[in-house]
Amino acid sequence: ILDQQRIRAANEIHPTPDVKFAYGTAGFRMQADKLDSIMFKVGIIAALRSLKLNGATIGVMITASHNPEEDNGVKLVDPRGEMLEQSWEGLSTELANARDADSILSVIDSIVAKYNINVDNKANVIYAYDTRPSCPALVASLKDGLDAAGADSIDFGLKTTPQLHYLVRCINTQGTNDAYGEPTEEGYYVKLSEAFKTLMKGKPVLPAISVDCANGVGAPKLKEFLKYIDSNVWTANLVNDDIKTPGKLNYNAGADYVKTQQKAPLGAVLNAGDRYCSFDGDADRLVYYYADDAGVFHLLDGDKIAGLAAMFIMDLVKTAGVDSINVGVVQTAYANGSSTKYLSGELKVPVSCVSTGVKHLHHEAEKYDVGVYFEANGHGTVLFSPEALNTIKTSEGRTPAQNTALTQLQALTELINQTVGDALSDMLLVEVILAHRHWTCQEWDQAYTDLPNRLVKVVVADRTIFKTTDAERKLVEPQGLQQEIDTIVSKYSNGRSFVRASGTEDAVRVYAEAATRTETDYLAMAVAQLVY
Ligand code: NG1
Ligand code: ZN
Repeated sequence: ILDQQRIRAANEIHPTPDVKFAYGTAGFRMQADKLDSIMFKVGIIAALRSLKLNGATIGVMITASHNPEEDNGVKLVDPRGEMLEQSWEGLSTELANARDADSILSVIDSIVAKYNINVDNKANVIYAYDTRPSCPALVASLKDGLDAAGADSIDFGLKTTPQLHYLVRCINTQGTNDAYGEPTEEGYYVKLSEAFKTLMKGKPVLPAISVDCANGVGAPKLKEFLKYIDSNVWTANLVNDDIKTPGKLNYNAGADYVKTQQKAPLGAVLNAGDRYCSFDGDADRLVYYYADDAGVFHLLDGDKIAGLAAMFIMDLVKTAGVDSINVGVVQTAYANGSSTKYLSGELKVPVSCVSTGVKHLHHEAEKYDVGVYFEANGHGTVLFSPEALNTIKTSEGRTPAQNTALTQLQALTELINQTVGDALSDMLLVEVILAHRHWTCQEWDQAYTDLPNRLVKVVVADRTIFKTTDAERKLVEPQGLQQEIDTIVSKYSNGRSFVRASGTEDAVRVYAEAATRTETDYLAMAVAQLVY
């Protein structure tokens, strides 16, 4: 199936530039004009991965999420809609850095040999892309790789990242007991909207939410979703929904902008009491925000969403009488200290801390019956174990209240995109909870007060010298640096600070939080000074 001539030909048309490529937490991501060769090679890797898994369908998503419009990127999706298995990240990197046709073929041969791959079988791959102007050319290169590898491939066109993950899982589970849904975009809207309507039944109609779509793919997809919901049940106003004008994608808008700048996006005028949220450029991240009566901006980030979701699910589990289901929350070191304190101290829910990167959170969340995981930046979801799903499905309530709660839990398992963080699905989850509690954003925000925090990016000569342990909260190298950080941190009340190399940018990140804004800024600056 793997056609050597075609692989050589593809390599002629898509030559590999002199760039050091690495498959990181976000797949391959960089300036779009450097990605051409990566794409056809990703096509080959996707085909090989499918062959290794007996023809299971693999997904390829072309997006650079919240990054500037000039960037692009590509990620592989495993059969259950999860991120690519880690061991294949290295293989992808190896193929990406192979430059001449002979080296490319020899990397392919070594993968085939390593996994005992039967190249006479059929590979299945689906792909989709975001609104970036560079996508069509990159898709063409991807297709060259898929064809050279003899894969059967389907172009799903413009999709959000979580929609592509959903489609992969649906295709691979079709016709099994584990079927996840109809493998179409429409199937996705039907699944979410039906679950949403069930959960909103008898609940107050919320005033329309304002959704900043970062001028990305979330805009047309949210408009599409709205067609499935009667506006008497729920509705939204879109801000930053222009996907046509060049230069607008993620420009001063979107979840990443709002989280890092801690202010409202371009084009949003905050009225006290109203609800606002932002998606990022590929609609897998979500943050909420509002203005208080004094007009002060307040952010409700991934930590706040995790707290809200955990609280709600724990209550429902109790009301439904299925207390055997345990709920846990997974965070990273970037979670605000107050959120961790609230979760363990008030909700009394187990909390784990893992390294940055969704795959780490996802795997840890699988250890609970219901695992709520969110990065502070708003990327996250809730996972229900097969046992929990079964308990929810088969339990019979002894009272009408228990039955209602069971129905609602069942609907939650369908509303939540369990493959990956999904801004649309997560937003609907938050909306359901606010409706059930009759809460405004401000009331939701009462759970705890975030410690002031600061994230500083430091460009260093070589970020690989920064080695961490303890879920990235402590440096082991460069030697002695952690002690210096500890000495500084000890001078601040509620102080916490850590340093790690970014997995997506050529920089080191310094995080700091402390009791007051001023102290936080001093702490962040002092630690950043140590890193330079
Ligand atoms: P890096 O660049 O490794 O810090 C960033 C985010 C992650 C994750 C990835 C993938 C922060 C501090 N880091 O990783 O949470 O989302 O990008 O997009 O937000
Ligand atoms: Zn994203």
